[in-house]
Amino acid sequence: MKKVYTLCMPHIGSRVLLGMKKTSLGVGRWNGFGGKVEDGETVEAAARREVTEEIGIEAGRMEKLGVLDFKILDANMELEIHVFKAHDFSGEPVETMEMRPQWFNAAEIPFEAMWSGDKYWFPLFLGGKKFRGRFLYQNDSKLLENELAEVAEI
Ligand code: 8DG
Repeated sequence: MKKVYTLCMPHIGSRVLLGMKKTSLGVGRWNGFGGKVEDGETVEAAARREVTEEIGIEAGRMEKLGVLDFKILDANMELEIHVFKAHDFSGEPVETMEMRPQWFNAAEIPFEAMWSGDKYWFPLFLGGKKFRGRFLYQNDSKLLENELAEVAEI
């Protein structure tokens, strides 16, 4: 069965909060905040928990904008990633063992240091559009296939 993961970015005005991932999958890349949904937890609750664990803030209004089917052949890994926008939050972002947070202007997202498929779906995210995508990687740097569609409901 596919594992369900979360990914959440605070996007407030023209700025997006990303983090430099310091460990595990996607290390050395800028990304949103997220991880595995635990048994008995809703996907949104997991998204909130991961944001707090990774940078110490409490997300406010959350909006689910996307679902990504993500597969890495060499790692035999298949995830379903639920992507959320946090419209606001409380607290101050702090660096943890997992992430070093940094604000980016929405026009200056560092795609060269992110998962290579992100440049396709991120513009929809930034535009507040809903989307479904499928990203097939050979390994963590080689993207083999991708599909993306804007959808009415997610
Ligand atoms: P956990 O212990 O934190 O629950 O989970 P983990 O198994 O250690 O995983 P993680 O490194 O915390 O979670 C992986 C994160 O990376 C998760 O937020 C989903 C996200 N992610 C992918 N693939 C991609 C991708 O292609 N693009 C982006 N932007 N994020 C991705 O897994």
